[in-house]
Amino acid sequence: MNIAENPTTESLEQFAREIRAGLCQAGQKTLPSKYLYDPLGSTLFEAISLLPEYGLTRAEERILRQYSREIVRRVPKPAMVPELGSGSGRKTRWLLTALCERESLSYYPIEISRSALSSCKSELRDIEHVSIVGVEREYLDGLREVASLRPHGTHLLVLFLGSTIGNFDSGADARFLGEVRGFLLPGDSLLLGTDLMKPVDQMLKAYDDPLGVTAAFNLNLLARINQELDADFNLRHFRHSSTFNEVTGSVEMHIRSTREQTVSFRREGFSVTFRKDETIWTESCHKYSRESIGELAALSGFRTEAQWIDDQWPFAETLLFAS
Ligand code: AVI
Repeated sequence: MNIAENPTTESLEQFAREIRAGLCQAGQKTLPSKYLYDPLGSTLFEAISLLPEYGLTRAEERILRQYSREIVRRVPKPAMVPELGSGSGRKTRWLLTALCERESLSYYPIEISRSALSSCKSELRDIEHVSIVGVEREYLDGLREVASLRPHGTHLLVLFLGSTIGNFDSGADARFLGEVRGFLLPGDSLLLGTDLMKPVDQMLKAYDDPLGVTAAFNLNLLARINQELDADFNLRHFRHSSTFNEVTGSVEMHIRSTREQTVSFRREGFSVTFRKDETIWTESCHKYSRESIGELAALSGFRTEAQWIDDQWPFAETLLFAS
């Protein structure tokens, strides 16, 4: 079953508006990172998660494989489980399997990407006693919807895995978690996956792999814009680049124009000029410390119940309770 957003044209209009706003603003050009995940982008992200340089996904999987039962023991029942950004669903399998050992439950993956939603559903379809209801919405709209379905006395366990919280701009992570908290009741819980700070060299390799998969993932956003907005980005005249911002503690992904050039957006009837070496900032990947996770939780109305850290790749899974 699916809870779907119906008007596809409205999403195309919103896509066009946000792309135009990001490329036409004064100063640093930007594109929203959520648009990296079209069907090809989601597949490329799956490939990134297999790269030896990108240990994040495997670290979280190790934690969930090893500690899901322990996590579940700390969560009151009955529970319903919304997940913000289901991805492929592979990591969630461990948690759902542990949860359904104690009760039947409903799992609500919330995703704007229809293809990610359907691969998540087919990945998890075989788990017994779990009914999967896909929610094709932005995270907060989806969570609002799921929270409104909560039967009296049922506990919400919100999953926000994979360090997607790190893809918010600095400060926006706490605001977002504060909004999540707004849909919860005291005692509800949030399982939050966050990548931890590591040597700069190691972080940069994770976001600029020698095989060029991350570069393809990033540049695919331009290909998507070409296709959906009838634009004429020449992908050979743009390069992927990753830098570490010491001030914000984030790896930043950019797309750099290798020459002066003009790109036309025929569907929308505007054009954008690029200087040589000018960049479009497409994504921030913030790296946390154990202390900063606690601070983030407290700022947004949660308390830390427990935390698990991978011993091969610094990554933290933190169970928070709405206070
Ligand atoms: C989805 N997100 C947590 C990834 C990250 O590491 O921040 C996105 C990503 N971008 C490039 N590689 C991976």
